[in-house]
Amino acid sequence: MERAAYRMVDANFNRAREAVRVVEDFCRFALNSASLSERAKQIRHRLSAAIDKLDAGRLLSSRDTLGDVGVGKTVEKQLERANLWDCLTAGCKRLTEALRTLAEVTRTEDRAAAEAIEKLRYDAYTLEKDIYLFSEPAEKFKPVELYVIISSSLPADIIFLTHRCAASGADCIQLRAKDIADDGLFAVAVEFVEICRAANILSIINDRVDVAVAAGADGVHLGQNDLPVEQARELQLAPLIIGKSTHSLEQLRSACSARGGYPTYVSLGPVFSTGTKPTAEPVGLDYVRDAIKELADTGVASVAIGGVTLDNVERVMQAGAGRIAVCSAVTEAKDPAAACRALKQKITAFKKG
Ligand code: TZP
Ligand code: MG
Repeated sequence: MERAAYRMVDANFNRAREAVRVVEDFCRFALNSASLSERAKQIRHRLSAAIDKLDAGRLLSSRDTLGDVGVGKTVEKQLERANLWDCLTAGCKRLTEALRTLAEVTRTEDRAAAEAIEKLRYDAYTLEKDIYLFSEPAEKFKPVELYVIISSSLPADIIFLTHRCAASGADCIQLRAKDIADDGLFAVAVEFVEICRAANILSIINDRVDVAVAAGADGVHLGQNDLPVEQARELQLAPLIIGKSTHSLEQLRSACSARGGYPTYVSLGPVFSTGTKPTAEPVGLDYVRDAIKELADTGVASVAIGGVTLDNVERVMQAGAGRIAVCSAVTEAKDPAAACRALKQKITAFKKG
């Protein structure tokens, strides 16, 4: 390979390694996602292994930073970073650009290295996609404290309660309508989503990813016997919040192990016995404690659910829950708006310390 080619490989190897570090650190420190940061790390290692096959001495001796006509020629926009997302975007773009140059230039000398680098470029594109599909919904869901489930198949009740809760402190509302025909469900879901959007809170549809997507909801909640998370992700038209019910550590581990199939959040429960799910065995506060420990390096959020009321919500939070989901405590209250406000106030006060 001629000297100029070695110089290009050296510069782009450094560029790609630095860029993938930015991506890796974003996954590690901003997303707390061990699996995504591990994938970035793997790209970094595989890149080094591919470049290791070239002559290290020639690579280094071709370096001429002082004589580089491109040094200092940065365009204004290149340095603009408003937030960590901008850093991630810049890192992803820089990585695939550098990999492209590396693949082109090494092809003349070492076909196998070029092919390995080309494969890395495709993996980098997939990683970028997976980071966005996971992290955008995760960021949207992060601020949720009070999550209200409206479990009814009566459209008028659903709309009435959605208005009340949206105006009274719910950060996220789930529409859980098990016995309603698809046309009716879609119509009420559209109205439900509009009310939530106008109040600037999140809308989630229980069970049905098709209805969630068609109605433009922020997310879908899937139970153990619903469509797997990975397949639900395939159906999204835009990044979708995907929740998954878990009732045991085994289910939790399985929910957080499928590559590309991570849920945005998991529900933990039922913490206490509940009339809303009378046959479900309560899992207690120990499960909340253990699950939260288990989730620490996954970037997956959690919501404690099941039999939570104004009287026991503090105990649930003491066990480590940062988000609380309630159904009957709000929807069966004489004054659902007041119940919502009281719960929200207790949660906020607990968090303040
Ligand atoms: N999943 C686990 S418990 C539960 C669901 C949907 C019901 C929660 O309702 P409630 O009335 O707040 O106990
Ligand atoms: Mg379900």
